[in-house]
Amino acid sequence: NGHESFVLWFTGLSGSGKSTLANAVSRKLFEDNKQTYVLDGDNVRHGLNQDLGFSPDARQENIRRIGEVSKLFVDSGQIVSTAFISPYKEDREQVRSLLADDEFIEIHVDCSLSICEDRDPKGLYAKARSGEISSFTGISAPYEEPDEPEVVVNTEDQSIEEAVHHIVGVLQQKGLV
Ligand code: GGZ
Repeated sequence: NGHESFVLWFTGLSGSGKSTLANAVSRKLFEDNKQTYVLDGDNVRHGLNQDLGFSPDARQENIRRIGEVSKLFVDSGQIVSTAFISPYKEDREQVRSLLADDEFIEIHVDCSLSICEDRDPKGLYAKARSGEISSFTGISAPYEEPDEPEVVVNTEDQSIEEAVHHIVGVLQQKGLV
């Protein structure tokens, strides 16, 4: 009944809803007695990766370390949900290559830049527009959309509940849960 340990890799712009969704999916799976853990900026960029900034090389190293840590969690039997922009295709594919075929589920949290910018929960887009923050994803740094993610959710059209339901449905279809 399912493999029980794999990575749900949420990727998308700042403000797209990655962390909210990762936490909501994780909570839902936990309620179904799964072993789950969430990696996001709060517990990784402020700790393990506090030496890293937002240059392309630093982002690559950020994602590389998160990939390695995710693999350790998978080895320990967890369903790990990660919520990082992870803007580069190559870096995401590098993480995919660390894991077995059915252990890496890429979830594109799709949301237009204009809506993310309207949400601007931390005021970072405004600072990026004014130049106070440089190399900001979507404004002054790239975001490379996934070509063939296992799942796409769109947080402009779907509520969080709908997106969670869709993601869990795909996991059930794949026989993962
Ligand atoms: C993008 C930045 C930047 C720059 C600070 N570009 O909305 P947030 O605040 O909470 O999420 C963003 C977070 C991105 O960190 P990640 O580790 O997910 O990025 S990456 O995968 O690209 O390595 C944002 C904040 O950090 N932030 N400066 N210049 N986001």
